[in-house]
Amino acid sequence: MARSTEIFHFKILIIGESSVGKSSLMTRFVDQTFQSTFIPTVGVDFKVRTLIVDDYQCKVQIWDTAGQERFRVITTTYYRDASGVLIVYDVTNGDTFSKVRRWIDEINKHCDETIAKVLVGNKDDSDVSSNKVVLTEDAQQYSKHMDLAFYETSARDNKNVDKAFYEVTRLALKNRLESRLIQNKNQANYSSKDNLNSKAASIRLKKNVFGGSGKKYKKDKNKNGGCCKSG
Ligand SMILES: Nc1nc2c(ncn2[C@@H]2O[C@H](COP(=O)(O)OP(=O)(O)OP(=O)(O)O)[C@@H](O)[C@H]2O)c(=O)[nH]1
Ligand SMILES: [Mg+2]
Repeated sequence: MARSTEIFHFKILIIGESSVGKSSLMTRFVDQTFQSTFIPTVGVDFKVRTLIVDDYQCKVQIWDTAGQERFRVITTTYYRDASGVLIVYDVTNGDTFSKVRRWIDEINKHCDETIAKVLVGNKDDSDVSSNKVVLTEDAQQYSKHMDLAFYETSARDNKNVDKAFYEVTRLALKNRLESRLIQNKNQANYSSKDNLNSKAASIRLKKNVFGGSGKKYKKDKNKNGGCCKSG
């Protein structure tokens, strides 16, 4: 059961080097399918899925882009208004892990610093063992150092795919609710100040009414210890 009828909208990006499995993760998560043939993404693609996270309805727009430089159209538009990002590498390809830092720099350059970030080591298949070159411990250590949530996934075996997407959405939702709370508090402060101002206005108004007669004004002024002096 959802906590409220409100639907929270999030734009979640998937970034990383070519062939790490970005499109496969998106397709696995949204369509529950997997394709073993490699069709590089050209430009940008996106899919939508609605999730219930902590009893809140979240409509997640997942944006997938080309890892290959020549097909890349990553511009400011791609990053604009993003609430979360999955930074993907391939556990069987060390080079894709060493490029993670570059992708994080891109995010820092284009996105709000509060953007939810999850590091994903994909292709961690059940039979990966001898092919695995990026060790879990190394990636874990790195994610701690960079303050990122971390999952090892397999789009092929459907391992941890939901977990990674749910986690990035949960973090994005947490940010959204927190900033809303701060906004509400500021608004409450502002309107209580507004109340004070309108009281002051009505005090001023009274003072003006009484101030019409110099005599009465003087009397009140003395009574209030001159508090109405500046009005
Ligand atoms: N064994 C294995 N192969 C995978 C997995 N995920 C993706 N692949 C394969 O890796 C290849 C590349 O996957 P894509 O999802 O197209 O990679 P991509 O990151 O979107 O690549 P670009 O679009 O070029 O950036 C494909 O042949 C997939 O079938 C996985 O978890 N395990
Ligand atoms: Mg792709």
